[in-house]
Amino acid sequence: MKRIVVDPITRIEGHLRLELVLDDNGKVQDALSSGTAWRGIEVVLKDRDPRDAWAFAGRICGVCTSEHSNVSLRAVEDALDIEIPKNANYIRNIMAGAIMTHDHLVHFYHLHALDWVSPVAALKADPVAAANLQQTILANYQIKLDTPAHEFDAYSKETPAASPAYFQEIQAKVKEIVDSGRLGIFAAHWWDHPDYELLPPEVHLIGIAHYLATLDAQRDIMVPHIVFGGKNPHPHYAVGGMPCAISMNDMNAPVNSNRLAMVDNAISMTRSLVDQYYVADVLAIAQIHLAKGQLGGGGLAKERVLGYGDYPDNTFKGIGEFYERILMRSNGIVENFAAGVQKAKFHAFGAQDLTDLSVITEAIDHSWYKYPDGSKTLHPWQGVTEPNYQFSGKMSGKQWQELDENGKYSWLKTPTWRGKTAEVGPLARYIIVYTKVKQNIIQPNWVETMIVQQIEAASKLFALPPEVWLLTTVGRTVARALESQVCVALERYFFDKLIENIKNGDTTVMNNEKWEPSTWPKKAQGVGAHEVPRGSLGHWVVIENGRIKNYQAVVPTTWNACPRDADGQHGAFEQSMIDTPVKVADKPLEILRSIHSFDPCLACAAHLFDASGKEVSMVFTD
Ligand code: NFE
Ligand code: MG
Repeated sequence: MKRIVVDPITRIEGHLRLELVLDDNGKVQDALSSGTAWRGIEVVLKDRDPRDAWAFAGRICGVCTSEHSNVSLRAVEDALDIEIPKNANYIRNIMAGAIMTHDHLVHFYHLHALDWVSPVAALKADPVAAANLQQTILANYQIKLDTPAHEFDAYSKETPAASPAYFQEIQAKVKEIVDSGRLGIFAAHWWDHPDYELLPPEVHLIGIAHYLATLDAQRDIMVPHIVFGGKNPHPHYAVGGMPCAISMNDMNAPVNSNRLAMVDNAISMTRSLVDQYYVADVLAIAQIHLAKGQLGGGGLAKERVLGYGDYPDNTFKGIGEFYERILMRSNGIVENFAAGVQKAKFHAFGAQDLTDLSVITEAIDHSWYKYPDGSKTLHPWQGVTEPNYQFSGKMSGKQWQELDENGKYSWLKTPTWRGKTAEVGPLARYIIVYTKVKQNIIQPNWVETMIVQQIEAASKLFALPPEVWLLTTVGRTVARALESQVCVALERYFFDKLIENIKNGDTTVMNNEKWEPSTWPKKAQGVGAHEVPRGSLGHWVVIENGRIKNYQAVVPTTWNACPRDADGQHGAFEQSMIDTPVKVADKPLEILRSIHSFDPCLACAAHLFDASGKEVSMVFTD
C-alpha cells in the first residue's frame, strides 16, 4: 500500500489536490479529490440588483466567463418572466457555441495534449514521414456527416500545409528549447514515462506543431464575443436581450455588415481548426491508445451521467418552456450505459426537476461548510454558504501531509440528483443523446443526428462498441473533440438565422418591458440551466423587493470533482481514479490524464470568496 499526493495539479484552472491509495500491484484502491482554494461570488451577489447579476456571476471564472453570465441572465429572466427577442437568443447561442469550441480546443492542445504527446519524443520524428502521416490522418480521420444544417466551406487560408519543411522548422524550434535544458512551457513532465512510447515519434511532432499553431489561432475563435459583447473575456450582456444595437449600413453601429462578416470568417476558421487539427489529431491518438488496450478511466460515467440540455431554437423565455425549445436535448440521466445502449436506464429530466426542492441538492458532509441545524442537504434556492474550515488528517509542520477522507476535506460541496452523484460533461451529453435516440425516446433533429453519426463513425474507426470506447479516459477526450464540431455547426446555424431575421427587417435585440423594478413582483425565484464546456451548469436566484435575497451556482466541476457524500458515494474524479492502473507509482501520468480528461476548473467549482482568510492562508504557508 502506498499513498501518493499530487498537489497542485497543473494545467487546470484553479487549485486541486489529489490523494491516491495504491495497492501492491499499483492499482488505485481509494482516491480523494480536494478543492483547496476558497473564492467566491455567491455571497458577493447577495443584496444586489438582479439586473447586475450577470456581470458579477461572469467573474466566477475567466475561462467559461461568458457562460456564467448567460446562465445568470436565464435565471433572472425566468424569475421575472421575461421573453428575449429572437436576435438576442441567436446571438447568445453563437457566443455559447464560440466559447464551447474555444474552450475545448484550448483544453486539448494546451492543457491535455502533453499527457499524450511529448516534445522530447517529437525530436526523434522524421519530418518527411510526419508530413505524410499528417496527410493520411486528414484523409482517414475525417468524420463524414450528411446533416445539411452545418454545411459550409472551410476557410482555405487556415488549411494546414503539413509539408516536410513545416515540420522541420517546428522540430528545430523544439530542439532548441530541449537542448537549452529550459523546457519552459513544456517543463515538469515525465517524458520517460512508458505510455509516451505507445505513439510513433511523428504523432508527437504533429501534436506539438498543432499545440504551437493553436496558441496563436485561439484568439480568432472568440471574434463573436468581441463583436456582440464588446470584449473577451467577460463580454457584455443585458437582462432582456443583448446590448449590441444592429444596423447593417451604419459602420459605427456595434453590429453592422462589416462586423458580421468578421463573425462569418471566424466561424469558418474555427471549423477548419476543429476538423483539420483537433478532431483528426484526437481520433488518431485515440485509435492507437484504444488498440493498445488503454480502456481505463471510465469511472462514474459507467454508473450515471446527467445533463440539462441546451440551445433554445427561437427565443428564450424562462425554464417553463425551455425543454420544448432546445435543439440539444441532452437533458436526462442515463445509468448503466456500460451494459450497452439498449440496456442502459434512462430517467427523464425537465423544468420540474430543476424547481423541485428534492431533486438537485448539495450536501456538505465532507466539505468545509456549515448548514443550519438539522439540514443535511439543501436545494440551491434554500442553499447556504457558510464556511467551516476544520483540518482533519496529518500535518507536517504547517503543511498538509494527508487529508482524512472520513472528515471534511474540500471547499467543494457534493451535488446530487435524487441523492446520487453523477458525471457531467461532453461525454455525459453524448451518452444521453445517443441513448435517447437509440431507445426511440426522441426523434432526432439535425444536432442529435450529427451526434449519433459521429459516435457511430468513431465506433467503426476504433472497431469497438460505443459502451467500450466512450467509457474511458480516451472516450471522454474524444467526446469533447466531436462536440466541438457540433458547437461550430450550431454557431453557423444561428448565424444564418440571425442574418435571415435581420434581412426580414427585424433588428430588435432588447425587450425592455420589465426593465423597471416597479414592474416586478415583490417576491420571485428563478433558475437558469446551461450546457457549458465542462458540463451542466445551473444558477438559482431568489429576488425580494427588487434585490437578490439568495444566489447559488451549482457548477460542472463541482459535480465532477466533489468529495464523497455521507454514504461514501464518490464524485466522478474520485471514481475515475479508482478505476485506473498506475504503471510508475511516482509518475502517475495515467491519473493526470484521467483527471485532465474532465478539463477541471476549480475556480468555478469553489466559487466562494475569502471572508476571513487566516485559516486558508495557513494551508499555503511553508
Ligand atoms: Ni471555470 Fe466552468 C465550465 C462553469 S466549471 S470553467 O465549463 O460553469 O465546471
Ligand atoms: Mg455553489
